[in-house]
Amino acid sequence: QPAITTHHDHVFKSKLPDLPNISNHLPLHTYCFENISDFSDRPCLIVGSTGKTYTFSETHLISQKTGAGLSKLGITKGDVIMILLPNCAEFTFAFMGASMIGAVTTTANPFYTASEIFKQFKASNAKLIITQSTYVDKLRHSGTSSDQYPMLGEHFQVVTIDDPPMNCLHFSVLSDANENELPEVSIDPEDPVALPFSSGTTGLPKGVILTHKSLITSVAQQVDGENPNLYLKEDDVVLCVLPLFHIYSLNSVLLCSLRAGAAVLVMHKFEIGTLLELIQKYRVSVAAVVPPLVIALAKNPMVADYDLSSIRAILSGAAPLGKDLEEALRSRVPQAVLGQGYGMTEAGPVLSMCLAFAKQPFPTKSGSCGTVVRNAELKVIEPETGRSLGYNQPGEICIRGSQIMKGYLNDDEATATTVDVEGWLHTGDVGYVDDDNEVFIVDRVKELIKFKGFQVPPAELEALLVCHQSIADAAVVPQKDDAAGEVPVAFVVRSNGNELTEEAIKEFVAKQVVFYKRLHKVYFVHAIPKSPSGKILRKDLRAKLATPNV
Ligand code: 4UV
Repeated sequence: QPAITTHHDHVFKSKLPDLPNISNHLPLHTYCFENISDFSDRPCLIVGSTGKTYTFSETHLISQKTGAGLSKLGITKGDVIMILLPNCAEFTFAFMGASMIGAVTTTANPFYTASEIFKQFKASNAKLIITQSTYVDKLRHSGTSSDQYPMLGEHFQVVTIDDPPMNCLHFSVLSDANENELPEVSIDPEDPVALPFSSGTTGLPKGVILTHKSLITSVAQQVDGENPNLYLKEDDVVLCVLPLFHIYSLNSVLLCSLRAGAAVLVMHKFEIGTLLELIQKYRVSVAAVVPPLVIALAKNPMVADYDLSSIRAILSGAAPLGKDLEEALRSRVPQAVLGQGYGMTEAGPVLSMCLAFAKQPFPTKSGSCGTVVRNAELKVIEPETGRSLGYNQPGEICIRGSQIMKGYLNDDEATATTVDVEGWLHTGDVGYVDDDNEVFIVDRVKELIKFKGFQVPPAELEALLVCHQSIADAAVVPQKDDAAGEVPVAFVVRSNGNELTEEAIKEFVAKQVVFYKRLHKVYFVHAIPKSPSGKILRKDLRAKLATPNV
């Protein structure tokens, strides 16, 4: 039965009992490594490309050394470092090492363009970047427009995990430091530890402040207790092919595995042949994926040539998973439990998780995103009135609990419109909870576009478009796409004549953004439909796309 609050909200809870206590008074690294004496010599990180394996005690020690090394380079409590890396062991050492000295990690996609990197770098006020030599050139970019980019070496330090280019340091400067020189810092549960960027329900990407307490709570909600919702055990090998710079992989793959004692198979990029090879070789038992990866596993003919019998669970998240696709995958890996998780960076990130992954599993339905995690409350509200809705009635999903973000960095206004005074985080997702307490997402009322699970904030592309001298106005909306789920398309009002072509606009944007933010189509229009207050009527544009002959 749903609990009743003073406002007579319909509140949905997990079918599992709340955990009586969550160790969220600890610093994140202490919590994650809390049980390692039970499995100190077992594999913790397995690097797919080299086969190099780090045990739990080695991972812990190198993280301590890295923390000491960061401190030697002048990083102190509260400072932000940027990790600009594909998945690799050093990612873990840097993230955990930073946590150990009370520093905060902002994670960014290494494929970002120079300007995307610098926007996040500036907004997060990072002091140091850990990256790979191939990306260093992007950091040398000195900027031409109004943005004055800081220069490498002068204003910030760059550490590379491979041969360091000029003015950069090698990662061994960090990882060879003396762990006894790790400074003693006192960490408050409310101190930030991670700063991923997300556009949330509206506008440009913003820093999402995740504290030690939020991340511990989220990990505990997944893997702790008598009957964990996501049961991971010491002999599990968990696939880490989704990028660690995104909160899904960082939390549900890396942090959860560290806590539970499972090995993490680290893959620096997705390539189907290598993926299948590694699953077979290392007997991967748990795979965290996104729908495009499900397509590959369900449809690629190469899959038939490999032994995938070790896989016992496949978790899909970050975008909707169609029922047909789920069925197609089921026929390829019949022994595995398939289910979804539903996350949002701001929510810490997991709101709900399939209960078929529990130690004592529950029956679940295809298409559901799971049940709300333990020690959290979920409600569904009518967007117009804010009234909470009961079973089977779709509305905006809201979540409350210690796992959600502390707020957006330097943006009280955005924080206030996302987390209300009662502590409810409004997701901008439309869904309902069925009679079995399973969550189904049916729509999105926020601006966000998701390309293969990657965030594409329309406001960012609109801001770029209106900077073009021949564009008077523009709006970007999602268009449905079989392979990517959604792709961004633009409606553009030209300012002088009809000379500006679709190709030119696509190219103009493509030069400035990472591949998944590229425009797939441009529609020329005379005006962008707007509300009296000037807000783009995105719904109208989406409807226009749904009708032929736009
Ligand atoms: O902010 P974000 O990019 O965050 C994510 C996080 C996904 C996670 C995290 C941990 C998990 O264990 C897991 O299974 C999934 O994607 O984007 C948030 C938005 O993505 C959509 C929804 O619109 C969110 O507000 N989204 C995320 N998961 C699903 C989804 C899903 N399962 N089905 C449909 N939409």
